[in-house]
Amino acid sequence: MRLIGMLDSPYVRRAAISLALLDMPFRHESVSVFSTFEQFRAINPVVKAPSLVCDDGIVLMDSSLIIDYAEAVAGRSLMPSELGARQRALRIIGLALAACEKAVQDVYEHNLRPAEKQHQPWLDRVDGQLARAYALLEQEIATRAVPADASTLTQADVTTAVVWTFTQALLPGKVAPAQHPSLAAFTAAVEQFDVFRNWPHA
Ligand SMILES: N[C@@H](CCC(=O)N[C@@H](CS)C(=O)NCC(=O)O)C(=O)O
Repeated sequence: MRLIGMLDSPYVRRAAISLALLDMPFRHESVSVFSTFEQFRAINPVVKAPSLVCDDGIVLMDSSLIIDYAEAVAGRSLMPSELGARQRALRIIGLALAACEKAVQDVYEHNLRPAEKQHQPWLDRVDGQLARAYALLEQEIATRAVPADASTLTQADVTTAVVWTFTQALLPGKVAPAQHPSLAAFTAAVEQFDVFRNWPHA
């Protein structure tokens, strides 16, 4: 399998860390959807990162779908099986992916669109959604124990830490760590695990 995309993408990074936690053999190729658009297009004409080139040549895209496939191949899951714990994990992942989407939209608005074409009401809406997703995620993580080691990491843990690290790196000052102490501490601890260090942001 080949995982295509840059690790500064939170979607690529959550896929890479998940594949590693599932002990899936894969090769990572740092191809950018921006600086190496044509190279990416030759692999996946839709140019979405991450893309996964499966062993039979089929190309999958979207991090959650790639993880779903990897779990089916691996025969195990990073999701809890007990219903209550699974519901909680889905709630956390949903909040983290919403925060991620809004952070990416903010970055694209500022970095890809010329300043004179930016629409402040849209930016305000995106930033409000980002703030509310993080406020709710902070409440969830405040009651969650930091995993003792990487073997007990769930998809909720992986996605939360990856998205927080991405947001702090790309939008410094936008989501204050002081107002999200649980998220900041949780991520600092999880980022120390080997699997996170082996697949670092950027
Ligand atoms: N929901 C998708 C989002 C993936 C996504 O938007 N990736 C970005 C890179 S961070 C991308 O491909 N951007 C190029 C584009 O959308 O044209 C996932 O989970 O993989």
